[in-house]
Amino acid sequence: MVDSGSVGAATAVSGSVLDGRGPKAKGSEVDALKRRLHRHLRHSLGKGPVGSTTLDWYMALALSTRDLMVETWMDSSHRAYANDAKRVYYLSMEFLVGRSLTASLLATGSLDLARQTLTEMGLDFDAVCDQEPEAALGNGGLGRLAACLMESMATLGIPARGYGIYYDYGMFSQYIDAGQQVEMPERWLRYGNVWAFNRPEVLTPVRFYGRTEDGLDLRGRRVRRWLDGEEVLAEAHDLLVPGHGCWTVNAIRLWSAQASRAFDLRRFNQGDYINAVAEQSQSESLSHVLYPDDSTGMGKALRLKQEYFFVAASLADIVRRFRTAHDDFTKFPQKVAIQLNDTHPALAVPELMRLLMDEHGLAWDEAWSICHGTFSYTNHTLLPEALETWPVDLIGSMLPRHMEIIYAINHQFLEGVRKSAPKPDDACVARLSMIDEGGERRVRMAHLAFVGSHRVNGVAALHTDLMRGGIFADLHRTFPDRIVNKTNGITPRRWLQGANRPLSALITRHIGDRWVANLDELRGLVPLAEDAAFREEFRAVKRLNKEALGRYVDARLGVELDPDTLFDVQVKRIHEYKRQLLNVLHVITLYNRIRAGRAEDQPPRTVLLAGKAAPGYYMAKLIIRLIHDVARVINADPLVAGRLRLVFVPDYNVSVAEHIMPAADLSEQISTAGTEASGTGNMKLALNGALTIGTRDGANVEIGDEVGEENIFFFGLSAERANAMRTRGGHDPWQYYTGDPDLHMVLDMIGQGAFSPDEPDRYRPIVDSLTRHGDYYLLLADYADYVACQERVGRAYQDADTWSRMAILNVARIGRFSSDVTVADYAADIWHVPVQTEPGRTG
Ligand code: 26V
Repeated sequence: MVDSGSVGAATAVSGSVLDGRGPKAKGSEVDALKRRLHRHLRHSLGKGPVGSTTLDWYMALALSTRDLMVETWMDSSHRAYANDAKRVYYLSMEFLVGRSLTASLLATGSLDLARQTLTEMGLDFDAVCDQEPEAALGNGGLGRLAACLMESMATLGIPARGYGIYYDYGMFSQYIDAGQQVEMPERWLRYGNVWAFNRPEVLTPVRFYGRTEDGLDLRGRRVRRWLDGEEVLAEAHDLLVPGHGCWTVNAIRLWSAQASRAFDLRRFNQGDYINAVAEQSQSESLSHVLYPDDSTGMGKALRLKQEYFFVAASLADIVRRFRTAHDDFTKFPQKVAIQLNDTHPALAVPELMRLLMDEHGLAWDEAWSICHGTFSYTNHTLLPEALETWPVDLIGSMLPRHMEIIYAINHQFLEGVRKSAPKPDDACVARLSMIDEGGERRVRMAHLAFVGSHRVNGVAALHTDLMRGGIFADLHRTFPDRIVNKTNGITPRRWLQGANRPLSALITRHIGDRWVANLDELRGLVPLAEDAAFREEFRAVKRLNKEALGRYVDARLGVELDPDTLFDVQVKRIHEYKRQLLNVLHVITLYNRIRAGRAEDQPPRTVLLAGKAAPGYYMAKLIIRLIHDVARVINADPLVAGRLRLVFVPDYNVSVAEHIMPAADLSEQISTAGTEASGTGNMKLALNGALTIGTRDGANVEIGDEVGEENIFFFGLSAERANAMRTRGGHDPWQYYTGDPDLHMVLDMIGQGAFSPDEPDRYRPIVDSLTRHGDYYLLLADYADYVACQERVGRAYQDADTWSRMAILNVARIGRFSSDVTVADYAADIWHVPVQTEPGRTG
């Protein structure tokens, strides 16, 4: 049995094994850490131990931990430089890193030492860690993937650097006021950022607007010049990313906007001091805020400015670094791989063309072949409304030279296509074009990124197939080898070793700790699924984690969770395609059945939901409100007390996820098939021993292949059927509504105000969207199968041995969803860089 009592107790006993640095820390190590903490408290923070706050101790511990990584960082950079190694650059508008202290302590093998030392000093280690603000520089999946991939690149010893934006305001905080989401800005840099090395001396000018003209370069050759306009400076901030074991430390370089001095002087000389300062702060506002991923963000000039700002600063940096070792650009693609995380950095294509031609005098063909060899692009969504396009007029005025280059790229591309066999018709050429001519002319960023890259990847096998057959079908016919699949992954360090100490300890006790660096080692658990004593230990760990989540939720919400109930978890951004509403329909169905005595074979459940809605997304916000209204009614009904509870956990973010994942029994992955590119929460939950109820969508399909059909609960329409139903009008939602008494009752309750008696019509728009407006995401078509599948889930849960056998097999067979595997695949197939897979190497 695992130590009972607190999570901390279990961790203290077995955690040291996990760190691989021997058992309980020696007294000398503890003393040394105490000295380092006191030195930072005094010399870095200007405080003495008397009157120092928990925040001060957090800072001192973070600084001490950072010290352990800096040497390796320098070594890693020097090594790459000395070997003239190929570098990977990951360009992303978002890096959803979350907190760094525990991750850094784990990477440097000093987590137990730190816990022990602080405890000896009379400090509450968890409370100290809890002081760290969340680095929420991303919206969700795409940003979190960037963080996982960066960690795995460091773990695999790849000389890599991330590039992005140092937002003053990352993702908003979500408050719930009377059941409704309220967004609040979060000043995460209020107390500075211990993890960032600010580089006020690394300033890169970035130009906007202005005009172009022909000119002659120093050698008398004709060049295109981009003149005038305004200039903003990009200042660098480096976040360290230690790999497992801290053998390699890479950086994410994030840019913040600074007003340009040249621009200052001109304005100030005109004597208009106040307006000049105001304009200055306006240009600095460029990096103020992360855009939430809703369609209201589309087409906003400031967003386009952000995209070019970080692309231009990053490419200048990359070219500068390359030039320190090379006199010409012939070897550029051999030494530089640039991964575009979605189309947000797609302007990198024309920007590199501009730098090579206009600044370095290369001819078009040579510049184009360098670009093509350097770039690759990851697509993260098939939803048409999320595919980026920008008005030609906007790009033309903000980035006149880039618009010229985009036209030229498009011209060359379409000329090539027209000459190819079989000759495409005009409609096909129009579909292939980078310019959408239907209505206001717009640049299709996905086409630009696609044509400018040697590889384009989807993020799960199904998603990649749908790319080939759907939105990219014409491009795929033109370049049949370009689209490849790179199924997403998650880092086992954060999502198992860090987030779930009790399970980590249990696993390590039975199969050793090599799984931390090679997640496939978890296969060693397969035989243990048949071991009754192990199953009992496994259940005890899950129970411990459920209790811990209970304490966390109680402290934050004042809501008590019963660890003896099935924890049914859906945590992700709120979006219609992810179908949280379908989950609610099931909850209400179960509620009605329990009240009617029709759910006697079902275990008690706690349904947990968490996630943010984009501020301008009306339906998503209404769904959050519905969840709260339904929760209020159900949770107060004595007839279902102890049998069913619905809880919404506010302000979902990486740290909240780290609390929830280990405690889940059931993972809800119920998007309409064909809509969720991959999902990564599905992987996190399975790795933490939850069973999945899901559609055959995104990476769920591959998770099913790995864990076995008998260990996952699939339901609903296939992507193919769903698509056919939608496009060929085979979906009659009204028929489902009238034909299914359970569904009929649920929809009537919602629509007639059973959960909103003060405003009976509150949820009319939701019911109408399902019954009258086509039910675009096919909730009603999947409802009956979902409810039936949930019944099977409930019955399986009633048999504790069956359930834990299945859960153990999920953990044991989920290893290929480590982001180490994903990164190794990118490295071999797209970047062409070597990786070091052997743990414990000496660097
Ligand atoms: C779109 C927009 C539109 C305008 C303003 C800002 C903004 C920011 C992000 C996005 C697109 C988000 C796409 C995304 O997060 N996709 C998710 O990527 C995950 C990692 O590949 C994947 O697991 C999820 O299935 C996919 O939804």
